[in-house]
Amino acid sequence: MSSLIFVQLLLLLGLRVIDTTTETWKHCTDLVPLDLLSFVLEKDTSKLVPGVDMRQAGGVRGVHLSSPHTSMSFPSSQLLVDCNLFPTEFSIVVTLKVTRIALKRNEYIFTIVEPGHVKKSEEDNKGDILKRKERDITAQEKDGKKKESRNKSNEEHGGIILGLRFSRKCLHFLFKGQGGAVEHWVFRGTRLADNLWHTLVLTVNGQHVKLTVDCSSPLQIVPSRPFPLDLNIQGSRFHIGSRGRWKGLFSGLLRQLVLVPGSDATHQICPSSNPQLSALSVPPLLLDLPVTERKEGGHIAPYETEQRVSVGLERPCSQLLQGQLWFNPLRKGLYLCDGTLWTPVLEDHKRLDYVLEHQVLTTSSETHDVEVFQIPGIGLMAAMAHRSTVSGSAVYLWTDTGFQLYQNFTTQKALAWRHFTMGKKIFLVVSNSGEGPDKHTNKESEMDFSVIYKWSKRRKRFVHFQTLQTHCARDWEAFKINQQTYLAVANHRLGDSNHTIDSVIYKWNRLTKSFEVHQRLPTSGAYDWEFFTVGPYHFLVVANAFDGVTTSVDSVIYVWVNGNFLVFQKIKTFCATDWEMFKIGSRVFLVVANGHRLQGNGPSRYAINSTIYELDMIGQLFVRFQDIVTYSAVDWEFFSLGEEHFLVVANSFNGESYSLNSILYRWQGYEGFVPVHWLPTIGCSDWEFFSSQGESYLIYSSAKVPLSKVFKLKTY
Ligand SMILES: *[C@@H]1O[C@H](CO)[C@@H](O)[C@H](O)[C@H]1NC(C)=O
Ligand SMILES: *[C@@H]1O[C@H](CO)[C@@H](O)[C@H](O)[C@H]1NC(C)=O
Ligand SMILES: *[C@@H]1O[C@H](CO)[C@@H](O)[C@H](O)[C@H]1NC(C)=O
Ligand SMILES: *[C@@H]1O[C@H](CO)[C@@H](O)[C@H](O)[C@H]1NC(C)=O
Ligand SMILES: [Ca+2]
Ligand SMILES: [Ca+2]
Repeated sequence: MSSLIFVQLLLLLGLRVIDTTTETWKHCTDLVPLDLLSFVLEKDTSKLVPGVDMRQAGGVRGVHLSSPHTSMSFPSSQLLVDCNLFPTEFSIVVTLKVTRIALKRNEYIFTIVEPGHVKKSEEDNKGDILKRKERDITAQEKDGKKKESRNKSNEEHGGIILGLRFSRKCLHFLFKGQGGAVEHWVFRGTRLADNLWHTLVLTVNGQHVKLTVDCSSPLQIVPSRPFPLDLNIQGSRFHIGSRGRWKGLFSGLLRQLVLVPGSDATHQICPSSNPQLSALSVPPLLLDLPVTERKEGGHIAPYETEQRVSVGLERPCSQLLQGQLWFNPLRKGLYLCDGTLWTPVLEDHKRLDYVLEHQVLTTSSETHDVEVFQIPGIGLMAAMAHRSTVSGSAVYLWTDTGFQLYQNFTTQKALAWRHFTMGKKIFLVVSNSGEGPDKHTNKESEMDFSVIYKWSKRRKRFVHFQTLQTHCARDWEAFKINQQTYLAVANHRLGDSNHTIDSVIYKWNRLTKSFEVHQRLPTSGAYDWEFFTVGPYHFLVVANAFDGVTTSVDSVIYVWVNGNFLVFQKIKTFCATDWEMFKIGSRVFLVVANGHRLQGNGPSRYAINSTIYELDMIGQLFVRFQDIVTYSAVDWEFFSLGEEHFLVVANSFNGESYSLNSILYRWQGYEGFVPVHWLPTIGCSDWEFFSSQGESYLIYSSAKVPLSKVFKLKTY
């Protein structure tokens, strides 16, 4: 019981207890980022701790230290639980602002001080201001000649085991090295005291030591000796913004201070469109939260009076915690407990790091699908499947200002566009789902067909080419096998309610110059086809959404054998709406978008896992790789920027609202995909990635409002 309370206490303090079965000499590894600043500020969230005040500069908040009060200090064992040795690989993330006034001094951002030096510092704190000034002056002189001897420097840095200090032009990382002597690693020319906000990441990893300032290219130094493997921190104390004494007290503003054991945090915060303030974890108290209004009419108190923000690991949200805000430093998200569930406070994600809104495109009606393609000599185009039968659908041309209407098409509740080429000829195919079946006769709608258009070079527009009978076609896929062109249509539904029908593969007939039925494949409420090739093998996978009874149906991967598709593997999906194949290096992945789960006669569940599968080359099977919770997902889009790989999901509905975030995930190797950006969308129906003139963009369409948005991806 008591140990339970202890664990809960630690959780409240934002700690993570990794492993309590310990050996005596244990390194701290595999720990989550440790937010040192939150750790001291969040001890009592009802007021600021003594010795600090909050200040704002350029609309950004930081804490200012007025004394080296013990409230800004704590035993190392509270944070680095159950380990006596400092991690050998780590990074330190700091956001600070230092005025020019402080130029001549040496100031400590934080220190870890040996036991026994704490009392001394308390005595020191009692000294009067005059004496302090005297001492500061002598300290400056001494620091000027600091390289004289190590023992002298030891005296100067009284009991410091590890610390981060800066002077006028340098940043110093100090630690107790061999034989107890304090070693300095000095980064010169950093010029941090310029009255601007800066975010630094110091990374120590074996022989490599680097400092990244504001996400720019790192400064590297090669130390003569590596960081010690056995830096003993037993019994020591952390001091934030000082070394536990008046002398060297940090005079600037501190906004972020995070110790990340075991990894290089640079990748977690860079690149950033606001590199000077790039955040891994900032105490909630310092977040510039907008005063938000709950849609239910209740209010979140402005952060000043908000006394119930916790930081750290998730705890169950219950009636007891209703109204409590929880800041998750890993996901940089703020959540509100509504009595049963933690709901994201969307406004927190308004500031997008490297995704900038580029264009808000007002369309004639709501849009189900966007297809981006290139026409040589004309430019980049986007075909959009608009809902309205009156204004129809359209193709847009990319210009300096964004997409501009180029050509109108008569369509009836268009659901999907697909672009394809044969030789130099360019085609587009669109599906019309019609007005729906006639309720009285229950006959099929006459408007339920798809149309292929061909680009006319002479007329510079698309002209009618061929009409094909389809059934509420949700998707068209085009592909080539052995120089032959094929089209696959996902027939979703026949008439009002028959979902168990055939979808069709068409093949181009050179003689008749038209597409003809090649193969029929049984599908259940088919929503999407995805074609891909791995080595000599051609695959086609269907997203089956509904069989008339349940959304829990098998989606099927087919493989091309002797001119036809045969079943390769079946995968259980829940109202599958999209498959996306992508490759990272030699690895092959397939991700499914799961829409919702029906549960008996009760309401559907929309917050469900969508799953990434990886092709196991030896087992010749797709196996589960990662589950990602999505909200009625309707589309996945994969793209790469340089060496980095991303997935964006179209979350369309959470059971209550269509207004929710689509999430951008970044590939982090063995961790899989981790969320990095939250993009507010309304009834999101599709995401497309495209590039133009060296810039990268994302466009999303809405099935609920007549507007689409283009985002520009800032890359460094
Ligand atoms: C510095 O102090 C250490 C003990 O702390 C001692 O062993 C060493 O000889 C001293 N070095 C110098 C140069 O005085
Ligand atoms: C397309 O149709 C809209 C009306 O829906 C009209 O305003 C517009 O001028 C048309 N544009 C072209 C290029 O035909
Ligand atoms: C659905 O349509 C298919 C194809 O026309 C037909 O074979 C099947 O019997 C129909 N199923 C139902 C339940 O009406
Ligand atoms: C999603 O998958 C994870 C891991 O497989 C599981 O722990 C979690 O309960 C699932 N969530 C939902 C909503 O199904
Ligand atoms: Ca797809
Ligand atoms: Ca897409």
